[in-house]
Amino acid sequence: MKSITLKPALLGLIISSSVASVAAPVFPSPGNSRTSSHVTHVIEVKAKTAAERSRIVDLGFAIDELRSDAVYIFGKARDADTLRRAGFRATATPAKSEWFTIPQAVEAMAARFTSLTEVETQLQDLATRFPNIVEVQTLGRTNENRVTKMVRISGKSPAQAEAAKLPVIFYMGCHHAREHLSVEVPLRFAKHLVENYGRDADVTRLVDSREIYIAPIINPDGHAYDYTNGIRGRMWRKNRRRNNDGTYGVDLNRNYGYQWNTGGSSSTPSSDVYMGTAPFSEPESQNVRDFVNSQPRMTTLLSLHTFSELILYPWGWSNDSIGQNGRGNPADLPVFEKMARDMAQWNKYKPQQSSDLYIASGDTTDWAYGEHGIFAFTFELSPTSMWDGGFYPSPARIEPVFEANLKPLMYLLEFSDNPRRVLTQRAPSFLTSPAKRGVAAASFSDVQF
Ligand code: 0X9
Ligand code: ZN
Repeated sequence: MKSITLKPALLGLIISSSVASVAAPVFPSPGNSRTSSHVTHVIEVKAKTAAERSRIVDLGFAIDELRSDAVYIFGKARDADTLRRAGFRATATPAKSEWFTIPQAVEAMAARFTSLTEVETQLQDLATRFPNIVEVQTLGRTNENRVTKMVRISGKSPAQAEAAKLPVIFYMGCHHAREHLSVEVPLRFAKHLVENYGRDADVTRLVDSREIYIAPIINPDGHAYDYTNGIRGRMWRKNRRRNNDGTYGVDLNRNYGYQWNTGGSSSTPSSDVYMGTAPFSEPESQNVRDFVNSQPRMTTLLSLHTFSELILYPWGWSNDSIGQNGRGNPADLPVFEKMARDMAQWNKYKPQQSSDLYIASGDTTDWAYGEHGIFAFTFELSPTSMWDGGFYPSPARIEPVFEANLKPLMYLLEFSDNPRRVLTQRAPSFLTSPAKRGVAAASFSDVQF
């Protein structure tokens, strides 16, 4: 979803270089399977306004890409008929096999997308190497009875953190199965914090004065299903709930219990934006709910998604701004706006209210803010287009996307003690100065955004 012009030359380069490195992908044959061949076409739908986009989501479609005059949806040819019947101009084109390709490493390439088992091993490895500041914790179980893992990173023990009332911050990836970069960024961020502890003054200061929780994969069943052999993705979005009608999956980002089922989600189980049978019907969203509920000191939360390069803040369920009609604190709106704008300076993403994209109810950040007043953001990471890698960009993109988001993630950590101080206090120089990573100064500078 994003209004951005294509750069065909660059895209061609990226796609051809990455696809050339793997065995020719087998494109799923169109058929009746409700799982791996649920995507056979890309549907272009003419739509210019947020209201039109919201109507499209209301019809049960997940908007996968947005431009100024049209949106693009991964689906089936018949979806174009549905949209035309609803009054839209819609065209279906067969999907390209490279859109399903996870362009993994050949031997010479260092980077590759990480499997679920590898993520778990790497989290455990961090805890083994740095037991004084890292602990692997269980967030809960999933539909398929997997155990969702996260790390707690802090220089203080839980008892010390409680006594000192340390602020809590929560970073999450992979609510949506196919959004693999949203796993890689928090995973690398965890490593960055841990490996720079005791070396970098600001990392050390923040790890010592915060409780940091990082869960790279909130939807492990979906991730494992989508990753398959690590080379061809299934373009899977939802979790792996077996629905009553035999279809699979609930959209976890429509299942949270704040203003659930008030628009931009579907009650049809086969829909990609299926809200589930009830608010928090899913163990995966319950896991997040129960953990957040158990952390009264949590001030800040980031839910990572792909793709489109956006920084989103509540509300998503309504066009109202924070504070309008008695929902939320009006004083929080300038805080959200300032934080989103500040972070956008580094990753160059577009900061906006979620509903400016389209209205969707039951997402993570509306619940976290609406229920607990947590400063909760959604990032839609790179790229900006399905013609530039979409959900399966080249692994060569992982490191640059992490680097582009490191300062935004550190900024959230910095201000998690009291996000409201962004309105009166400058960001410290390790964020604002071009100093090399790992050599940041602890002092505050005069540099102002
Ligand atoms: O639709 C979503 O769940 C998110 N986009 S994604 O492409 N990753 O699926 C955006 C959620 C933003 N929230 C609202 N618009 N409510
Ligand atoms: Zn997503």
